[in-house]
Amino acid sequence: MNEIENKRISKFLSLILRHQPETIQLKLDENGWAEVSELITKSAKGRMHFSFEDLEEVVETNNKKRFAFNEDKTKIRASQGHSIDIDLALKTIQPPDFLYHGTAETNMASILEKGIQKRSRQHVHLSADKETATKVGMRHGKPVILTIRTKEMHEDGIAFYLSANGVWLTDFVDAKYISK
Ligand code: HQG
Repeated sequence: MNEIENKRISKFLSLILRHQPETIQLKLDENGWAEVSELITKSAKGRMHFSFEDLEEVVETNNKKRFAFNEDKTKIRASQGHSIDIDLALKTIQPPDFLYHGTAETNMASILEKGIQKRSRQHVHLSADKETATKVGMRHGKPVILTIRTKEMHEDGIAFYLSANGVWLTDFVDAKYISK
């Protein structure tokens, strides 16, 4: 499979497994898992053809490890980034002292007033390093990197989760925990 095809399938999987499984009449279970055989068949009916081996390649080579199989590779899900209501069933975990959030400069005034909201996604996404946060912010415009005092949040009883692909998740970041 060439890189363009790999990316095309990856983008399609993001749409189906995070946002709109109904596009191909696919059902995800409560934890976000799709049956691999059903995904392949229904994708083909939606004119998106790929084999199990193609899927394995996309999962393995994906730059952000966006998708994961279950143990026997009969099921697949997105590791984070959902807008649909599923429960990733992640355990709460103690965050590092600081995490980073990349956003666009144009969002700053609103964030400093209202805090970081999850918007259309299920969680607020935070990064362990500034480089990743910069890339995330650049998707929205001129990037700004916010340093979040996550140790303080944790001490205040706020829950954190770490997705299978290393993205830190929480429900909301109050503006008082943001250091610019
Ligand atoms: C902003 C990508 C104004 C927030 C990335 C962000 C990530 C506010 C935008 C993942 C706000 C939401 C998620 C407020 C939040 N006022 N703006 N009060 N509160 N915002 O795309 O974090 O490539 O839903 O700062 O790598 O950018 O898809 O979230 O700019 O991990 O795998 O509202 O998506 O991963 O944008 O990105 P998003 P995000 P993938």
